[in-house]
Amino acid sequence: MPELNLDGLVGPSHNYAGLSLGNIAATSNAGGTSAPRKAALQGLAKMRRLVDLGLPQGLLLPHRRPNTRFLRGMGFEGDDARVLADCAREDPQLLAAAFSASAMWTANAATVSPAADTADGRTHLTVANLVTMPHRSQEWPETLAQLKLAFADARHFAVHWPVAPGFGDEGAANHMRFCSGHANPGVEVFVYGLNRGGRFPARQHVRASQAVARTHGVRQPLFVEQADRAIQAGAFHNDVVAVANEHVLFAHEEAFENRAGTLQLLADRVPGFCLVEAPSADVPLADAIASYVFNAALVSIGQGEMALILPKEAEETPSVWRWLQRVQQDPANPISQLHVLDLRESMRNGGGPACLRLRVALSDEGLAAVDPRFLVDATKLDRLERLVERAWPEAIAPSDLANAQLWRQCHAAHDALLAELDIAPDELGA
Ligand code: SUG
Repeated sequence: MPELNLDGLVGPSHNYAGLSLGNIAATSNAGGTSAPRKAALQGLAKMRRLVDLGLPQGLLLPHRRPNTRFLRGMGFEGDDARVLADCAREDPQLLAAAFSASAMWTANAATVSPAADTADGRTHLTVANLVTMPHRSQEWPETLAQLKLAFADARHFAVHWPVAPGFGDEGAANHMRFCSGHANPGVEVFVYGLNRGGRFPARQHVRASQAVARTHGVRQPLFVEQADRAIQAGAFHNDVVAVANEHVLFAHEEAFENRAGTLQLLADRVPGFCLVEAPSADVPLADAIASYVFNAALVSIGQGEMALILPKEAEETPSVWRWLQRVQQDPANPISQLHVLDLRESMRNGGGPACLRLRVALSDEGLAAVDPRFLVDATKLDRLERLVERAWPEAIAPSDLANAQLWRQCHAAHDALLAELDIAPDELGA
């Protein structure tokens, strides 16, 4: 049973506006100059690495930014140019939100329950409402449209609307699935946060997690609290401190509020449960978060082996890299390959390898039912690279957001991408 990774193609408006409170990388890089073209090429290189490993690979599209529909909802009127000019003058912070390319982090697009786990035997996807951060709350309508296109075949898939906006849901970034092989029924772990008075918000509400599990008909759900200490140290999603694949949990010692209880629950429920845990004494929590080592994509590569797709920052953090060498050499776990990639542009906004992808474990028939326009191979990646080189801006400084030429360039790049992928704007609700 293959696992499809749907990576978010980095959009032409990628910039550093510091919009996410509690995301230390993003807030500390606020005001910097971004490199959208380079960012998209780095993301495409990551997709290529997965294709080279022989894994099914797909993409989700960047959303149309700057988002004039969002600004019209905020009371700006007239044609696009006027909406943007008025907003640039009256509320630059709101314009930055309308510009955000944050849909690139597709681990926040939706929560996915594979067919083997659900009551009706279909793969269920619930689009995340992302209500905690205003700039991310504009994503769900287009995400819903894309997922409805990609997973249109109702014999295999059910794509659900977001959970009610009273309860923040950030999708697969707070969801881990354990199984003995992707085809077999899994235990789905929904990780939520509680606001315990700290300065950084918990972004995943337990009721949202429960609603998703209920809607999907998940037969073996578990609900686990993320450590508030981790949230307050900058782990705004569980996938900054933990990732699972098959029977393996790869996590930091301080990931969960009740570590002992959580590990016991997993040991009891997951056949052959294998814990690969970084002790705080070897890898301080701050190093784990700064390096995004647990935001690695952990993938099965055949013959019972697994590979970690890591950001360069993990290699550059001595405590982390030393510990990873030990992990790789330890025969007690299946992690045998470390792939280090330069994802610096996304990382500077707090998005690592795991943030950039939405995993969908599928049967062969399920994979065949996915709209092929959302799948990529080496040839399509070549084409996309050429398009990005031609159409994506080279750099965006904060003051550029008020520049009408940049608005036009971002919209033109988006039009060109839709044409390249043969997707009509009205298929995405435009
Ligand atoms: O929601 N950054 C994203 C990063 C999301 C990472 N995703 C996962 N961990 N799965 C966020 O905080 C920053 C954009 C800005 O500030 O301009 C941003 O939205």
